[in-house]
Amino acid sequence: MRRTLAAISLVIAAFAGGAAFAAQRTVTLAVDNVMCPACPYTVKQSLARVAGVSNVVVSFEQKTATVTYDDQKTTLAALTNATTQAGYPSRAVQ
Ligand SMILES: [Cu+2]
Repeated sequence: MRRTLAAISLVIAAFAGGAAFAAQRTVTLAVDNVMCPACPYTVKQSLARVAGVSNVVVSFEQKTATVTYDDQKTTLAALTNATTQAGYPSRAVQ
C-alpha cells in the first residue's frame, strides 16, 4: 500500500513537471506547393488562425514554416491539417 502511494505520487509529480515544460513547442514544417513569393503569406495565415499558435515564420526559399505553439491547445496534426486545407500540404521535419 505504501509502495503504491509512493508510485502514484511519483507519477503525478512526473506528469505535473512534464506538463509545465511541454506548454510551448516549436516545430518546422516542410511545406508543399510554395510556388511564388505570395504563398508564404497564405501559409502563415492558415497557421496563425489555429488556436494556440503564437508565432509563425515562413521561408519562401526553404519552403518551410517554423511554428511556435502551445501543445495544450493544439497538435502537430492540427497544424499540418491547417496548411493542407489552405492548399499547402506539410509535414514536420527534424
Ligand atoms: Cu503563390
